[in-house]
This record gives sequence, structure tokens and C-alpha cells, in this order.
Amino acid sequence: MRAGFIALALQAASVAYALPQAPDFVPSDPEAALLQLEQLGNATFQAVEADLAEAAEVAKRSGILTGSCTLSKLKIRREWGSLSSNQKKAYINAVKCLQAKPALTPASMAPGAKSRFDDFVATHINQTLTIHWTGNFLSWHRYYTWLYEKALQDECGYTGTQPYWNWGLSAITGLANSPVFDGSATSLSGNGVFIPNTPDLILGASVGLPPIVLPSGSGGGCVTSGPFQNMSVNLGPAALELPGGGSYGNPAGPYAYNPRCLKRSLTDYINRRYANASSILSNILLPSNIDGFQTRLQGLGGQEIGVHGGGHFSMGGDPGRDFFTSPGDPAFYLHHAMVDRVWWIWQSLNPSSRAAGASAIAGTRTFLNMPPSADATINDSIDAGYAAGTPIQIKDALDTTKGPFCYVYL
Ligand SMILES: *[C@@H]1O[C@H](CO)[C@@H](O)[C@H](O)[C@H]1NC(C)=O
Ligand SMILES: *[C@@H]1O[C@H](CO)[C@@H](O)[C@H](O)[C@H]1NC(C)=O
Ligand SMILES: *[C@@H]1O[C@H](CO)[C@@H](O)[C@H](O)[C@H]1NC(C)=O
Ligand SMILES: *[C@@H]1O[C@H](CO)[C@@H](O)[C@H](O)[C@H]1NC(C)=O
Ligand SMILES: *[C@@H]1O[C@H](CO)[C@@H](O)[C@H](O)[C@H]1NC(C)=O
Ligand SMILES: [Cu+2]
Repeated sequence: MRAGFIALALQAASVAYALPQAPDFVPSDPEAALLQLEQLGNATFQAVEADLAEAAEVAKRSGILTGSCTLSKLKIRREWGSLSSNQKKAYINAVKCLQAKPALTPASMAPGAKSRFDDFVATHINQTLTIHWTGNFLSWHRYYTWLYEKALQDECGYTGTQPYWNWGLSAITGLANSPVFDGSATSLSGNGVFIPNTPDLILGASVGLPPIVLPSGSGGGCVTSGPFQNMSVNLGPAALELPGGGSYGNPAGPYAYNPRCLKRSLTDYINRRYANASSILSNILLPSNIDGFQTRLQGLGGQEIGVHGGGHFSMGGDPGRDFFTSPGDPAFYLHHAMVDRVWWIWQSLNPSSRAAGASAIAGTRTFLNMPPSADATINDSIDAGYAAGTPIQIKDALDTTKGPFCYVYL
């Protein structure tokens, strides 16, 4: 069966696999855009498989295997809605397991980090100003999400992979109907209790960006359904965006123990306006270099928040709307797996310049270059502090089948 599979992949290789073909226009119809995105994702998946099959053939002839990622080791990350109930429950249970295991971060560093789950949150808080709007934004979050997936597997016996949330789907169905947020036992929990008369959000001011006004959403209070209804958010807030403008940080500091409920405010407007299937496809097809790609993704400079901001802010709540503490919402990792998938597809359209070498990254080492800093290089190291792993270099995080990685998306 394996041999047949490889033969098939090789056959694909000899036809036209070299690069997935990008469609040359972006449909504004959400269903049509979603279909194109799926086709492009599938083509990327097939191209990677064909590459690995070819590498295996070369290795068989030459005895030299380049890289440790092989077809038989390749892991597939899938969309949340495509998992079976049992697969969803296995993931949820592993997250709960991580939330029940004692932290590794020393209490002297972060007294509020009570669990292995919190270790990841503390590290993200710690590094926020050197991992967003920086040259390492995408590579850092790729490594971080992978370490989280690995912790679920190695420490909590999870045998699946990190699922992702395709924002283009929930933009069509509405967030409350999405399998990610429908509040069922197989979701990441649903909306927060509705708090009426909540003013609009006014984003940006707290991080030095032009203001963007967003509706505050259909929730606002504690999440009351699904697996994470009783979870304790322990760290932060550090800079929670507040309705009406401004942001809030715990006066005792972001690492203090500040147990509280998980809050959400599902906001379809934000999902549809900033992270619909057309915006995803545009982000993949229009930018020709990494600077353009990541700028569009993060929505810098105009009245946009990009698909990255669109996903984050459509979840709403606390810590979802706190730039520093956002991984405290377990849905963070499904969101960032999707960010990683979008990068992966974009990279596959021209891997030699987008998934390797100096042209694969752009940006400095500090948030919006404040304070001014040198350009990041592919030799810069990225790490997740006490959460997990050891430092790696950005150049080892540019390709999902090289360095420590061996995964694709379907
Ligand atoms: C993408 O691949 C999946 C899995 O092989 C398949 O079920 C689906 O129909 C494909 N989608 C498109 C649009 O080709
Ligand atoms: C934050 O990062 C610094 C520098 O790497 C490190 O010394 C410190 O222990 C980290 N704190 C936490 C809470 O991770
Ligand atoms: C949350 O706590 C309530 C009250 O103790 C309990 O009835 C409910 O089953 C718990 N939910 C979960 C998902 O653990
Ligand atoms: C889809 O996203 C794009 C870019 O973010 C936006 O211009 C467009 O208005 C969105 N479509 C809808 C229906 O909101
Ligand atoms: C990265 O390190 C390699 C040697 O490991 C060196 O050849 C290269 O010039 C370095 N690149 C940058 C941008 O510092
Ligand atoms: Cu982040």
C-alpha cells in the first residue's frame, strides 16, 4: 500500500507538481473563495508529498537521505470541523491534561503560572514585544505552536495533531454555529454571557497604531458551555483591549496569580470583514514578498487588522483580546495553526525564496521597530523559554518539513 502511495505521489511529481498553481483572481463570493483555498491547500499538500517521495527515491539510489522528515513520518494537521467526535475529545482532554500538570516556570518568575498550559502563556507574555511585528513573527509562532502540540503528545498522551480553525468557514456559518465555538462538548467552548450596552472596541491606540473601531460582539462575559466553562485563566491581563477604548493591565503585573473565568465575545462582523475566505486567498495570492505577506496578515498601516487580527478579535473576551495573554484562550492554538497554514501555502508558491534563505524573512527585532533595532536574520534564535524546547534558529523554522518539523495541512 505504501509503495502504491509513493508511486502515485511520484506520478503526480512527474506531471505538474512542481509548484501549486495559484488561481489568478480572488472571487468575492465566500463559497467560491473557500473552494479555491481548499484546492490550493490540497495542491500544496500534494506538492510536499511529491517532494518527500522524490527525496526518498534519491536516497534509495544514492544512500543519502537529506533531512529526517520522510513520508512515513509526515503528520497531517486538519481543520477542527473535519475531526471525528472522538478525535476532538482526545484533543480537548489533552489540553485539560496540560492545564492540570504543574508548571515548570519558576514561581519566582511567574507566580501566576500554575500549569504546563500556563507556561506557554507566560512565555508569550514575556516575549510579546519581540515576536510580533518583527522579523521572527511567523517563525516564532510556528515553533511555539509546534512545541505546544508536542507537549500535548509527549506529556499528555495525545496521538493526534494540532488542529486548525479555518476562519473562512466560520465567516459563512457564523461563529456560534462553527464546530470550534458552538459550545458543545466537542467544541473549544462557546460564547460568553451577553453583556448588553457594551461600547465598541477602539483598537490600536494602546500599541501605537491608528484607531480601528470594532463592534464589541454578542457575548462579553464568562463562557458557560463546553469543555472550558470551568477553566481558570491564571495570568494577565497585560493589555486587554477595553470596550470604549484603552486597555487594562493587572496592577499586580501580568505574571501575578489572577484566577478568573474564560470570557468570550464572538463577533461575526470581525470574522466576516477581516478573515473571510476572500481575505485569506488575497493574503496568499497578492503579496509577492514576505514583507507584503506579513504586513497584510497583521493589517498594519491602514484601517485593517488582517486575517491574524480578524481571527483573534472575533473570539473576543479575556484573554482573547489581550495581545500578550491571548494564548490563555485554548482556541489560540487553532487560530495560530491557521496562520501557519496560510504562511505554508504562500511559501509553497515559491519555496526557494519564501521557505529558505534571507528573502524568507523581513523585519527588525522589536515590535514595530520600537525601540529601533537591527533587522532580524535567519540565524537569529527563537525559543519558548520555560514552556518547552531548546532555542532553534529562524532558518530551521522556515519549512514545515525541515528542521524539527514534519507536518502538512489538509
Ligand atoms: C481536498 O482533499 C481532500 C482530501 O483528499 C478531499 O476530500 C477534497 O475533496 C479535496 N478538495 C478539493 C477542492 O479538491
Ligand atoms: C523572560 O525572558 C527573560 C529573558 O530571556 C528570562 O530571563 C526570564 O526568565 C523570562 N521570564 C519568564 C516568566 O519566562
Ligand atoms: C463545571 O462545573 C459545574 C459545577 O461544578 C459542573 O456541573 C460542570 O459539569 C463542569 N463542567 C465541565 C465541563 O467540567
Ligand atoms: C472580505 O475581506 C475583505 C478583506 O478583509 C474585505 O475587503 C471584504 O469586505 C470582506 N467581505 C465581506 C463580505 O465582509
Ligand atoms: C548565518 O550563519 C552562517 C554560518 O552558520 C553564515 O554563513 C551566514 O553569513 C550567516 N547569515 C547572516 C545573515 O548572519
Ligand atoms: Cu503571538
